[in-house]
Amino acid sequence: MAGGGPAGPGAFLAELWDEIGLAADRLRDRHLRLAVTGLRRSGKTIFITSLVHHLLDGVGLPFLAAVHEGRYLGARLRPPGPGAAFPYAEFHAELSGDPPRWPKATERLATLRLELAFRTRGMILARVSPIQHLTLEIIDYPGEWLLDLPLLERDFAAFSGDALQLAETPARRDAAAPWRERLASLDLAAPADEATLAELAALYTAYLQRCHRELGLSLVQPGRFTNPGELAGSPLLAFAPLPDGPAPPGSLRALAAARYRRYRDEVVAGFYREHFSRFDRQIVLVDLLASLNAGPAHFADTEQALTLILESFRYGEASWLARLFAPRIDKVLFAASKADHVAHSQHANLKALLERLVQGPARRPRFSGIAVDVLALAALRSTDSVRTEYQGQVLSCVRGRLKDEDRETVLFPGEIPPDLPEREDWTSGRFRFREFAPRRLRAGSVEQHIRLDQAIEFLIGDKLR
Ligand SMILES: Nc1nc2c(ncn2[C@@H]2O[C@H](COP(=O)(O)OP(=O)(O)OP(=O)(O)O)[C@@H](O)[C@H]2O)c(=O)[nH]1
Ligand SMILES: [Mg+2]
Repeated sequence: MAGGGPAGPGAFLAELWDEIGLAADRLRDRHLRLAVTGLRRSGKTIFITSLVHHLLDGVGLPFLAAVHEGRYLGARLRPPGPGAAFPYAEFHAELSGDPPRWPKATERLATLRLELAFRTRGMILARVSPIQHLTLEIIDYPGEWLLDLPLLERDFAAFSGDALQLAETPARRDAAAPWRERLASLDLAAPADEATLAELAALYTAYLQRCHRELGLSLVQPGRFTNPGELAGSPLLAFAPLPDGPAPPGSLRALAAARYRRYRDEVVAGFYREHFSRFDRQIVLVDLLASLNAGPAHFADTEQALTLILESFRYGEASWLARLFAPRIDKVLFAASKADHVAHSQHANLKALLERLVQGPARRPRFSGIAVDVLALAALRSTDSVRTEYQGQVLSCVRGRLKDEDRETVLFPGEIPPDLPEREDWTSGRFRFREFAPRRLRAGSVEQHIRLDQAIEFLIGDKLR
């Protein structure tokens, strides 16, 4: 079963029971599913972990109205229902250890449920039931899988056409060469040979992996090829895009197309149906600094990937009755993550640049009349902004421990352009944003994030009234 859930009649009953409970909660508008969306390494797992830490702690969230108004009472983790639970305790232990460590990249899907308690502001409700609860449900998954969602609307020819076209672009051409050469040597209409298809799939996977690891590109499809999770070694992944042409039964083309359809209809559709079709709110995390570091091709790639992803979500307001059966996302927040990699003085530009980048992708949700906002945040702040004087100039710098160095450093990470970078920006080598080691996560401590509370207020504040 796609998406990592257990199978069998027992599991089905558990799932059904779980759904009935959720539907009842939804009727009372007390259950909210938050989509934490983002390409790989964009900061999803850290965002979720820090959000839970801060909501459990109840400290350091002045911009959350319920906290500010003294109505927030606290939170507790709840069993997440069928499927794996988000390993909050493990991640929290890593981040609060000595020395603290960033958790590793996500390889499997996991669900989290957090129940929040608050005093209602409603006058009538306050008399009947002053203490209210809201259950927040979030899933964490490898960012690579997100890029599979657009495949739901593409047949094998369209998927292949896109993949082959992308492989022609200057940034990817060299990486694609071994796979393309083997492809050119084959007769695709000839009777299929499993071993040949498997070999082609392996070469295509190696190309995607190079795109990820060496070129730092995001748009890599299908996502399970580079991060297979429970499908590692499965024949479901033994296919590759092929140029269009005759596909007589039993040919390599016919076999690959059939495999693709199974992948799309079982793996991707299952992931979508079970997890992605039912969200109420969405945050889209974007690591703009990594994109700036990696150059114009990477930047364009990020924009294209975001546009593709947002096509897969359903936006628009719905009445509470309609929401019960077909929930719709009614608020989307675009957030530039890891804002602590640059000084405070750069945050306005970071936000402006993200606004510019998501102008296209945000059009769809905006057109549906839903609330869209943009901000720059750091879920887990690992630096301080400091000003230093250098050759008579005041520079806004950051002080922190670099990821692979065991010492505190003050550095000038460069400036962020408020608009899409110009040609000379890319060639001047001005983007050198560095990664930092985490600061130890502590209970009761303020200032461990940047604007995480504003993000939470936008996403769920109205449900805590
Ligand atoms: N300084 C800083 N670094 C961050 C922050 N959030 C994430 N990072 C860095 O970004 C890396 C990736 O963050 P994750 O949260 O694991 O990213 P992800 O989106 O879950 O990635 P996948 O699981 O691969 O999809 C971390 O290991 C950190 O190095 C932040 O708020 N501040
Ligand atoms: Mg992750």
